[in-house]
Order: sequence, then structure tokens, then C-alpha cells
Amino acid sequence: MKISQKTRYLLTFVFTLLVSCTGGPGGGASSADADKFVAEAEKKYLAASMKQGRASWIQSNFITDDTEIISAEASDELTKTIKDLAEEARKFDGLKLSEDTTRKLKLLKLALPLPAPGNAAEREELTKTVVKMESDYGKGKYCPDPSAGDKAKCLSLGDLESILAANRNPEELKKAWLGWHQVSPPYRKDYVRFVELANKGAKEMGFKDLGSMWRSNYDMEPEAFAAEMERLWQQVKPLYDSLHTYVRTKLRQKYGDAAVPATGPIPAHLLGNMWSQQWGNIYDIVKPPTTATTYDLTEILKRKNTDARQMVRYGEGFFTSLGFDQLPKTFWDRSLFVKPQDRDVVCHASAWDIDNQKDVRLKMCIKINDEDFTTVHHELGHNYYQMAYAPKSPLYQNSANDGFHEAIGDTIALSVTPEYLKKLGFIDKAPDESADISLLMRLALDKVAFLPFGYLVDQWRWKVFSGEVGPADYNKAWWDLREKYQGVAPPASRSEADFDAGAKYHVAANVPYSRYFMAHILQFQFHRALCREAGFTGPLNRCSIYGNKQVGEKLKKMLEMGQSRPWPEALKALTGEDKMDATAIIDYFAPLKAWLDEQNKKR
Ligand code: X8Z
Ligand code: ZN
Repeated sequence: MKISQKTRYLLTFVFTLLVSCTGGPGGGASSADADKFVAEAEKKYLAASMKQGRASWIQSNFITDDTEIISAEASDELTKTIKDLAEEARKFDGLKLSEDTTRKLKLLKLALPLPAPGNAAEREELTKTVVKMESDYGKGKYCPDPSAGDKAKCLSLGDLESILAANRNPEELKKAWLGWHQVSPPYRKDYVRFVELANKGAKEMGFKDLGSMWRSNYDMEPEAFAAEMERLWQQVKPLYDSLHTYVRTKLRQKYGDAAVPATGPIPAHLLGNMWSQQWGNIYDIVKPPTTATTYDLTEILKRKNTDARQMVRYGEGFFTSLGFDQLPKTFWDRSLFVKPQDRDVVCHASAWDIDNQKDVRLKMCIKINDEDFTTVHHELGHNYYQMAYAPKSPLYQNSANDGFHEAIGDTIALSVTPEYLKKLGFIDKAPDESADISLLMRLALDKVAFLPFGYLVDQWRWKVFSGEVGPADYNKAWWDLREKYQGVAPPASRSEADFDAGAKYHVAANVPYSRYFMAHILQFQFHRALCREAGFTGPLNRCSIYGNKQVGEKLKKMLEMGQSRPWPEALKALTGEDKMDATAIIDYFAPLKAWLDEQNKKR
């Protein structure tokens, strides 16, 4: 595939509808010329993307000053290639073109890595700034005692995340939280400059700002997209509120009334995750006391001495059971599965497609636990999508919309049910239905807890890009949103010397985030539809599509469409529905919601 999935994250910027060139519609060009132009443009786009993908892969796997420069140069070249092609494509404005060529020209305009300003020096500065911020994040460490001069004592993000997940001493949790949040202030000024330059590029192309460009990528008006997101958030908010209230009560019992207020926000360092975005790690604190105990997947994986490769093999096994091919040999030879000890890498998990065809790869510092078992499925979902749409022409090699790309692997992971784990030989017997509330709680801690975070990250960026929030208020606005949507508060007072949004990978690396919010809605919609296809009639948390080739075929059909049709058509092909719909996640968790409301009433 021409370009890494990671790069794809950046490729979500849209050109404006370009004004007609002088000399009337088409300026003498014909619709056959347009077909020819598109074919040539796809070749150039593919070549520049592959070059950029390889450079970016090396930079992420070996962070050095040199690889940063090489990667920035390749990004710069790709930006220029697409921008030039899009400008040239103006000559076809106003001409009646074939449906395919019209769509491809639109997608070409959408495929711009960064809306860089026309000025070459500014374009270079912008690409360099973005590459540098991602590298700084990747290199980020917390050295509790820098004067000791012992680098070995410095903690990586992975080390700090492990503390957040497992430690139950609030002081140590706070230290780890604050430690990681020291990494981002040094690139705060870079972010300010990045916003200026990217906005300048967006404006030159006729957009109000970069946020408006991002919102223009969903086959609807940008305002309509913002309204869709809000509609979905309002659908799921009552479910989140019930979970939040219950979890706060359990945390009060654990850490005391002074540490956790009765009605206010929850301190962000107590939720088991650096960004309080998934709470599965505090299941031990909040698990329902009266229902049956279940199993501990982390413990099982460790007991079986599972290694990183084997974790990936399990994920692959699920896909092959649905009728997908095995991963190619090159995947196993070229991927990064284990955090190297001798160099800096970007550990944030990502799935890549380097050559537009079979050269797919995973880059992940796998830990042997429940969370990464799910993340491996998430990433392989990207790789199987990439391989499914590989036969399409380059401009169609993408997901229906970016939320789809994020949802596929998660959909598969929803089929990791007790019954499936029994088939793998992980447990002797699947717990009966008395365990359902526990199982639903475990999953809700990840999936329901995520929703407000998934929504707010781009709420913040949209405000920053539009200028509604200026650099003087970056941190305040971030925490206002985190309190408003997630109901969490920082563990210590924060100021504008901090840059807490920048302590999240996707902000530092400029990856749009609304896609994950959509994916958390879509994956339940997909799961419901696939279970229906399988003829499953029981509760959805017990449905596993493992081994069902007919269902696999249906899924594959949608993946193979790539981006060749507007996303509602792809959604319809799989689910029969053409709108995103949160009733699937709400129905899935309905028994838990009733249980939570009962518990919350008691208090
Ligand atoms: O970034 C990711 C994936 C790679 S696309 C690991 N996720 C988001 C995050 O970590 O913040 C998956 C869930 C949300
Ligand atoms: Zn992903």
C-alpha cells in the first residue's frame, strides 16, 4: 500500500472547491483528459507516498536527528506533490466528468498531509515542526532524580503507564502522572507555531481553519458533521454518567472522601490510565461485589508464558478463522513487536501499509496483558483493511471514513468472549449468565469511559484552530473540557506553563481524534449486524463471530470497497443502516446501565 496507516492519520485534510479557471469550464480540457490526468496523478501520488511511508517508518523506529530530517523531507515532497496535482486539477472544474473521476479528483484534494502554506520555507518549517513534536513525544522520559546522572533510572511512558495501571498508592500515582506531563511543555511553543502555519495553509485553500478542514472529510457539510458528533454524544451521555457516578463512589471507598469528592470531578490519576481514557485497569476496585467472578486475561496470558509474537498470532488466528489470509511473511520479518532497549522509538501502537499491497506492518511495544491483547486486534484490523482494499486504485485505498478504520479490529475484539477463550483453551468453562454484569462492567470501563475523551480531544483542537482558544488559554481550555465531558480534574494545580493536551500522542503527532469517538459507536453497530448475520439471538456480549466464514465474507466485502463509495453506502452494505447509531452500544450495555442506576440510587 502506498502509505502507512499512520501517515493516513495525517492525510485528512481537504482542499476547498477550487474556483474555476479562466477561459470557461474546463479551459479546453476534455473529460478524457481528466481520466488520463487522474491515472497519472495516482502514480505520482503512490510514488511520493511510498517514499514518505518508508522514511516515516525509519524515523519512528530509530528516532535520531537525521531520521527526523529525512522523514520531514519526504513529507514535504509528498505535500508538494499532492498540492501541485490538486492545483493542476483545477483545469477540469466545471466539466462534466465520469463519476469515478469526479470522486477521485475530490479524494486527491482530500489526500493532502498538511495544509501547508504556499511559501516553501514555511511549508518546510511546518513539516519539520510536526515531525519534531512526534519525536519529542516518542523520546519523552521522566527522570525522577536527574542529578543522579543515571539515565537507567528514567521512566518511559510505558513504565509510567504501568504504574498508573497497577499502583494503588495515590502519592505514587500522582508522581507518575506529573512526571509524564513534564514531557510536553518544551514543545508547547512548537505547537503554537504549528497552529499558525497549518491554519495559514488551510486558509490559503479557502477553509476557515484547520479544524474546519478536518470536519469537511465526511461526505457532508462540516457543520453537519459537528452536529452528528454532538447527537451521538447526547445519545450516550446518560450511560457515561451512570458509570461515572458508580466509579466515583467506589473510588471514594478506596481512597477516602477527602481524596475523591462526593459530587465533583474524579482526580485523573486514580482511573488507571494516563489520560483517564480507558478505565479497565481499575476493574479490581470497581468490580461488582455480588455477581460471579470471571477470569483475568492478563494472568492467563502470563501463566501461559505468552510472548509478543504469540499475542499477534492470536489476533491473526481470529481473522483467518473468518476466512482472511494469513499475514504475509514480510509482516513477521519487518514489524516491531518489542520495545528496543538500545534506542528511542515511537511506542504508540500503529499499523502500516508501506507499498500499497502486501507490505503491511505493526509497530507496537507489546506488553503481555489484557489491554494489549485487545490493542493487537485493533491494529490487525487496520492491516486487514489495508490488504482488503489493496487491489483498488491508489485513491480508493482507504477506509470508508477514518472511524471505520479504527472500528474494525475493535469489532473483532468484541468477539473475544468467554466462549471464544474457552475455544482457545484459556479457560475450562465459560462463566454462566450470572457473570454478565461483571463482564459488561469490565468492558464498559474501556468502551463507555472512552466516549467523552474521544469526543473532547477534537473539541479542544477545533477551538484552538478556530482561534476561540488562544495560546494563553490552552491549558485552561483543556481542563475545562475534561471536567465538562469526562468529569475529571488534574491531581495538582495546573497553569499555562503546562501543556497537558500535548501529553497525548495524537495532539503531539497531529492525528485527528474524532475517528476514535465514531469507532466506539460504529464497532457496536458492526458487532450487532455481524451477530445478526450469524443468526445469533442471545445477549450481544456473548456473541462471537469466531470461525464464521459467512460473516467473514460479509465483513470482507465492506473492507474491499475501501473508499470507493461515500461511507454511508459502506455502512449500509454491512449493517443495512446508513447512519451512525448509538443504540447499538446502548443496547449492549443496557443490563449494566440498569444495574448501575440501581446501585447509584442506593447511595
Ligand atoms: O491510538 C490508538 C491506537 C492506534 S490507531 C492504538 N487508539 C486511541 C488511543 O490510544 O488514544 C486506540 C484507542 C484510542
Ligand atoms: Zn487505530
